[in-house]
Parts: sequence; structure tokens; C-alpha cells
Amino acid sequence: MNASPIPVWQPSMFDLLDAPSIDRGFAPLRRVWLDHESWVDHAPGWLAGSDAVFEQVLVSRAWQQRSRHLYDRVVQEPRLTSPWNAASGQPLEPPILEEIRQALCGRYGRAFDSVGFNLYRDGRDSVAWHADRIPAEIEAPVVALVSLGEPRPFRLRPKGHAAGETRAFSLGRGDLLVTAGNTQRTWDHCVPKVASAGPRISIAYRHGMDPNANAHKRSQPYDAAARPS
Ligand SMILES: O=C(O)CCC(=O)C(=O)O
Repeated sequence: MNASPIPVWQPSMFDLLDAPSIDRGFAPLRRVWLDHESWVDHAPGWLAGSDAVFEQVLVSRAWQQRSRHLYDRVVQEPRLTSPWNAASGQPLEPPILEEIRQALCGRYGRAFDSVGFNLYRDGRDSVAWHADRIPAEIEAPVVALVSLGEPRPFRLRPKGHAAGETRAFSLGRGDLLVTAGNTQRTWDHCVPKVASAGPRISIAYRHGMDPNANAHKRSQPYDAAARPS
């Protein structure tokens, strides 16, 4: 288990010079169909100046290591996390993250009301195969991931993985990946451990996750708990 604290990070000096910005026209975005009802939108380098954002998020979030049930044991999740939701009344910082939220709301027609920050300190941190726990009544949920820091593989495979191939993306340094259609219902995804990697942060924008409205639905452990790495 990786017990190291917040990692040391060497940002690109070029990236720190300009204010971070997003491509509001989503020009680098291409749609990748996983099957006839499931797709992802992939926009490499969508957030410019992402190293500066990494730096700000790394130092400003209150990171915690969650524990989860794995069969009859309680284990520590091999990454650090930090939640935000609109109901808290707290601003989303730094401001570019609020700008991203508005841009995503406009493009995907969803009210992204929660944001999950995930910090993978090095290659030992990971998240196992899972689909996000999203209330069943939310039709075609959209989850948008903005990645900062060192790229890591992000894999997708059909649930049960009886048929179909595994798809892989390398996500880091301002890349945007949006899962939509049936992807969160019929596909699993993971960020596997790797032999060596610098730190990466993913920022997951979700909708319909108001903690007050859904508290009774989230009393069970996170779905990934049931699946060993
Ligand atoms: O870090 C990522 O890119 C994926 C995060 C994820 O799958 C999750 O938190 O549910």
C-alpha cells in the first residue's frame, strides 16, 4: 500500500506563464463509439496551462484516503480523494474549474452539481474496474473527466467483458474525456497501476448527485469495493 503523503511535483515552467484556459469551441474533441449506445468524447489538451491548475488543486484541496469494504476486510483506497458539491455553497477553486463546469453544462445540457477530485500520487495508486454509482433514474448519465499532471492509462471494457475489446486512452495534462450514452451503465473503467508514474489528478464532473437528495442511495460502499485490482 502506498502510504506516501502528497507527492513532489515539477511543473512545466512554460505552463506556469499563461493563465489557464479551455477551448470553448471544443475543437480538439472527437467522439469514439464503444458500441451502438455508448460513447466517449475525447479532447486531448483541452485545458491549456494545466500544470498551473495541477499545482493549485494539489495544494488547496483537503485530501483524504477513503477506506472501503473488500469482501470481509476494510482496505484503504490506493489514491487520495476530495469531494465538492454545489449544495455546499463553496466556490469551485481555482476559478477555471467553475468555467469548465459552465462550459460542460452548456455543451452536454446537464447540471453538473458535483465534482470529485482524485490524486494518484505515483504508479502504485489506481482505481479498479468499476462503473460510477449513479442513481438509476438518471438516464444516460454524463461524467466528464479533466486530467492534470502525468498521463495515466484509462481503460474501458464492456461489463462482464464477455465480448468486445478493451479501449484505452492516455489521460493527463489538460485532456478531457467524457463518458456518455450507456457507457456508465454497460461499461466498466479503471486506471491501472503502472511500474512508474509521476502524480496525476483527475477531476470528475457529475450531475444528479446532490448529497441531500441522494443520501439514502449512497449508504452502500463504493462500487469499486467489490472488485479487486
Ligand atoms: O481518474 C480517473 O481518470 C477515473 C476516476 C474514476 O473512474 C472514478 O473516480 O470513478
